[in-house]
Amino acid sequence: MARWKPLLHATLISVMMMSLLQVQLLHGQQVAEDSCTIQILVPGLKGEPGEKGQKGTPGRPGRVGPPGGNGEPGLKGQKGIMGHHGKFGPSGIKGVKGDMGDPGPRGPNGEPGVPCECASMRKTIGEMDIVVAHLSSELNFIKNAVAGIKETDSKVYLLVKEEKRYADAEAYCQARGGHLAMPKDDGANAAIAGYITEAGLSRVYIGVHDLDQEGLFTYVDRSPMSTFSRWRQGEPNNAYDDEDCTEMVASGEWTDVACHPTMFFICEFNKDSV
Ligand SMILES: [Ca+2]
Ligand SMILES: [Ca+2]
Repeated sequence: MARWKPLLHATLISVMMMSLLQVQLLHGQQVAEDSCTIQILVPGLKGEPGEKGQKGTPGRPGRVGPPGGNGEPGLKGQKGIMGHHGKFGPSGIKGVKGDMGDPGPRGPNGEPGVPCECASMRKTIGEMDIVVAHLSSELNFIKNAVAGIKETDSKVYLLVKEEKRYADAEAYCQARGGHLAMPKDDGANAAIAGYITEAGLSRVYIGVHDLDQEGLFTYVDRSPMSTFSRWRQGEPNNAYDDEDCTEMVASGEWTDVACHPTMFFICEFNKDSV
């Protein structure tokens, strides 16, 4: 309100001067005219410029302007720290097998071993092997026996179809409680001969030899050959000075032969001991 005072003051002055001027005009003109119907208004003189007003209150914020253009690229930032491990990827395809590497250097010698504690077991195993071999031999013996034996009133004969030297053949028979066949009469000799013939053989060892004294034949159990023999004509002849054992041929005749060739043989067993 204070700043309007000067203006109001000037206006009041103007009104007062206009009133004075109207009174002078009324007195100067025809008094007969009606002063109420004719009014002449004359503008007053232009006043002096007022003082500069004070600064106004801040205006309201303007509207948001349009987006500005892209700025210039900034400087490159510093390298960041390493990120976390990523997830495991899928397994790859199996590769081709590589070449074999060079052999490595020879390693150091090992510690000396302890004395073998299985010696007794080895011995047992070895003994078992012997037993198995013996049983296998027994089985063959039984098979042969089942296949057919010959017998007389007092003897049982067994043809062994295993080629052995004379001494080994006798050992074989002794191991089973007998001897190589010792025919001491026609009946026994005929039984043995028939055995050879039926087997389709030509000769076998029998238990007759002159190993102890050349030319003096005895049975293999050292019993004397006193009343019976079946030497083929011209035998025994000790050919090549090397015939101390005896074979029987299919006819039943005997021949002195060397002891080292291997051939089949016939064992005999006493019935009362079988
Ligand atoms: Ca002889
Ligand atoms: Ca001879």
